[in-house]
Amino acid sequence: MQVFGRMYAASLMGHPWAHHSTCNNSTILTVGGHDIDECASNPCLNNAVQCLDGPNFFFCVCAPGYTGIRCETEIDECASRPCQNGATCNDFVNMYNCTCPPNFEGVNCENEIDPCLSEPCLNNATCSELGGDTSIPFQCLCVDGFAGELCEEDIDECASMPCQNNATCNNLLNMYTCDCPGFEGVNCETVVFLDTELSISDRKIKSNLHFKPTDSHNYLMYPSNHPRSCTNSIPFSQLLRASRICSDDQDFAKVSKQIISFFEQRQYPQRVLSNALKRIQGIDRASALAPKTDHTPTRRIPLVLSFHPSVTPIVRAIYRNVETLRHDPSTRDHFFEPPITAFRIEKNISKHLVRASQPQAVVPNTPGTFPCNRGRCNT
Ligand SMILES: [Ca+2]
Ligand SMILES: [Ca+2]
Repeated sequence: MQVFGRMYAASLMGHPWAHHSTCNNSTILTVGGHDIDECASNPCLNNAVQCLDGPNFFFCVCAPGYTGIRCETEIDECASRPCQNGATCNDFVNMYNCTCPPNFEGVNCENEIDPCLSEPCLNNATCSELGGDTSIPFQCLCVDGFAGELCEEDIDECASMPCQNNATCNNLLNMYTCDCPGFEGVNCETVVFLDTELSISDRKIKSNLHFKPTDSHNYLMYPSNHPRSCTNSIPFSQLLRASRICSDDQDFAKVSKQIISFFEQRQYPQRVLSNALKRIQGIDRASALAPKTDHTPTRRIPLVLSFHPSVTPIVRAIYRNVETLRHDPSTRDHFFEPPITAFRIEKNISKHLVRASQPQAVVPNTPGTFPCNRGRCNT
């Protein structure tokens, strides 16, 4: 028993009680010359594995997770800070665990998770990883029309109530439409009458030129055989119409570009179009809208000619020699001013032809050229 006690005493050098028991013999307690059993009072705590009795001392073999002479201290396994990356350490008996931030995993939260791997962003959004220990370790970049942390929310484009005149708004993907019988425009803000759109702007009625969706803008082709004065005047007259209708300068600028593009498609030269635009820009809208005051009866006599391309030199010759005509005794009564030239279409054989009441049958899918059997053929 003493040998056993000495053995433990020797192995416990540095143990305060052991030191105390071996160096100060005056405190050794004996009963009848025998060593007292210090373990008899159950000094070891927390379910210690064993109490070892020695000469005037005892030694506790602690249960895992405890320390101290009487195993009274629960070891703090978090003291060494085993959890990484900002994780929270939770101390238990003989163990610990780590509560990881959302973007880490592993016993000690040592492994970073790719937060985009699980495709958390919705509706075709792009997921991008955020560094650090943020509460949400990724960011969703939404496509247009979606919002929310995960882009889960379809933005309500009708929320701002864009449709006017009691129109019904339809919330669609990244857009809206307005249902409005009787009104036109994206927001049902306009009323259309013939070629004019009316809307309210700054508490005033605004007018703008309206192109019907069915408009083909098939103006007379510039290379046609009509007199140049005729073709040249068409762009001017169309731009004049626009300048009268458009109450807003910006609207006119936009509409005039459209009109010019229509004429470009009909092969009108840039020179003619820019001249027409220049002339219009020299006329302010008030003048364009003013009623024509030139109602004085003219003394010019109409010179009516049957139209033919070869006739135009005659007209030019008359204008060139108008001074001679004005002074010649035989013509001066008629040509005191240059005449007004007009053209008429001569009667031709088509006026006298009668269409057959029974259209000739056309065999479908037969190659060749056939009459269309309509009044106005698309040639
Ligand atoms: Ca512990
Ligand atoms: Ca929407």
